[in-house]
Amino acid sequence: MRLQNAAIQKWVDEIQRMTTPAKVVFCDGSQGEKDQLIRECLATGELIELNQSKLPGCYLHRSAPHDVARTEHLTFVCTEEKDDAGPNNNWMAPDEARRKLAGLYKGAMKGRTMYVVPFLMGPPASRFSKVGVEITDSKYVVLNMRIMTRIGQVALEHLGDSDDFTRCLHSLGDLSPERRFICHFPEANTVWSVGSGYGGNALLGKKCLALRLASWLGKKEGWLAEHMLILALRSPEGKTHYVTGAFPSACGKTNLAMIVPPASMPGWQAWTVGDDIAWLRPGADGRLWALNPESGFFGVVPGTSCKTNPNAMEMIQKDTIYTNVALRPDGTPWWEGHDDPPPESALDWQGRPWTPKSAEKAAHANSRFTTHASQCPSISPEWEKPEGVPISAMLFGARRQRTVPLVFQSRNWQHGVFLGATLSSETTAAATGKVGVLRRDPMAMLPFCGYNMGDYWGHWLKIGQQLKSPPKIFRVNWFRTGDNGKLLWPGYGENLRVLKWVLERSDGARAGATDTPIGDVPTRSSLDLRGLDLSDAAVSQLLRVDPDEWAEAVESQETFFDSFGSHLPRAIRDEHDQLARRIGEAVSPADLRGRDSGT
Ligand code: GTP
Ligand code: SPV
Ligand code: MN
Repeated sequence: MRLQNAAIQKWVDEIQRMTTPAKVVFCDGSQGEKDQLIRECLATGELIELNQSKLPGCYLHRSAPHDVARTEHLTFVCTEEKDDAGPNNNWMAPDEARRKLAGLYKGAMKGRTMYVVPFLMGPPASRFSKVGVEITDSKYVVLNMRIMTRIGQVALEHLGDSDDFTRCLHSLGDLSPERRFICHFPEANTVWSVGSGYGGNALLGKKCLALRLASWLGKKEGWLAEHMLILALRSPEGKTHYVTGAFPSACGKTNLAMIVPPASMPGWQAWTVGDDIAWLRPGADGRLWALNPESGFFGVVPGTSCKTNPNAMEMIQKDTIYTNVALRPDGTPWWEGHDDPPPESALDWQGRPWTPKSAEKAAHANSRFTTHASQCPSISPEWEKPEGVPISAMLFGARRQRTVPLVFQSRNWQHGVFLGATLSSETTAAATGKVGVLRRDPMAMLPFCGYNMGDYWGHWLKIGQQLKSPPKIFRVNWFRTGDNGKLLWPGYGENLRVLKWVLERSDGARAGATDTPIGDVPTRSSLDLRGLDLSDAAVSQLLRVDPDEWAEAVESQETFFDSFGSHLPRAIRDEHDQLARRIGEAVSPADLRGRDSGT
């Protein structure tokens, strides 16, 4: 392929001079190019061939042991003004970042091949799609990019003669966290990443372009880039609704996006439009429209089985890259939560001998599959519609063992934005650091919002004002536990019961609800629990709103909001004050009673 775009060529020359590769390859996205890359990866050990008769086109990649997840503390937003990045981002001055990283890039590709990968985020026919070019010295990154994005000619055609593309520079460096940086320059529409080969750190179209830079652009241009799945649902009455859901990393987006209606809910149908990222715009009709900019799934492997996610299991039987799973003697992968019992012997994710007696897990907790969207049995026929799909309801969900009910509804858009802004979740293995620690994660975007989050909430409020028929906003929580520490809710396919209530509420409040201090919680009879073996006590616990627990939550919200200073919108502060008042009123009668009886 001859590169036509002068701006790309100029930038490639510049990077070539800095990184001094042995060879430059312009990727065209062809089958021949893929075959060649795979052959080379098999020769170097970057890929291991899996059992081709059972899993045609499937390969295993083992990453460096210290390069298995996003590293948020090494991720920076480099705006001219520190305040523009906000307290939600690590900040470095652009000049300093360029100087520091140029030092690491200098000669970094010596003796290696530099790949130039033009890619398109969004469908080819959409005026909302964005072009990026990733320069990388990782073949694994190229192979993943060709699944996750539309690479080669299609991107160049979309770009034409324009120089309006995101410059994404990536080098593996020496893979040491000591010399790892993921820097975003929103003002220059540029990403510089060095020192990691892992997903979100290295596939720069995903979190770096489609969320951090896109959120910045969306603020300027009047749209939203969100960490959301997009799901189409058809009710037995034949009505189709589209729902988005923001959940923090490894908290259930892929699974909800591929939901299979339970047998006890006949007539329901579900289709996947997207599983990780949604670009949202107000349409001329006053509704909010959602588009999936990606073309594949980079999904969490552990916990994936025919019981939990049959659609995913089916799609990963061919043409899939597995990263950091265990390998069985017959050349098939295995992981914790697989349908098959633990193998008597295997190689763990680092290639070390493993048996069920081993102290460590066989697969890494953040092991992943990369698979093209077209392989998903539940993929929606509308997943590449240029204008996206119109949204009826939005969910904000997280991992919360305590306090947060199974589902509740906001009173209106502003209150819904507040529910998103107060989202918090127990941390997962998708990012390095401790797992299971409760942290604030507004809109599931704490690691991905490319600018000051106070301004971001303001932008959400502004978008709402442009919507004649805004989606209804809900909070959900599949992860509440009972006194025995076990999950109260079966989750997965059974989550459709919650979605049914959500759609009935969105569609003219047809399902019953109790007005509580935090929002509208389902009445027990309004939830369709037929065919589900759930005790009355469990249902009560799932729906319980405990004012004392909420009083604690409100306090920690206040400290968090204060950190945004003058960037915190008045309306969010008002919602907070009103919640504090309602919770206060709900707590005090019990307190007074307590005091009365004590005297
Ligand atoms: P990212 O790709 O990191 O953004 O994650 P995600 O939000 O797409 O999470 P995913 O659906 O991959 O789920 C992560 C983990 O949570 C997997 O181990 C799932 O099996 C588990 N999980 C997903 N949905 C449910 C649920 O409804 N209940 C329970 N108990 N676990 C779930
Ligand atoms: C996440 O961490 O939210 C992911 C995986 O979806 S990554 O591509 O690494 O961001
Ligand atoms: Mn994600």
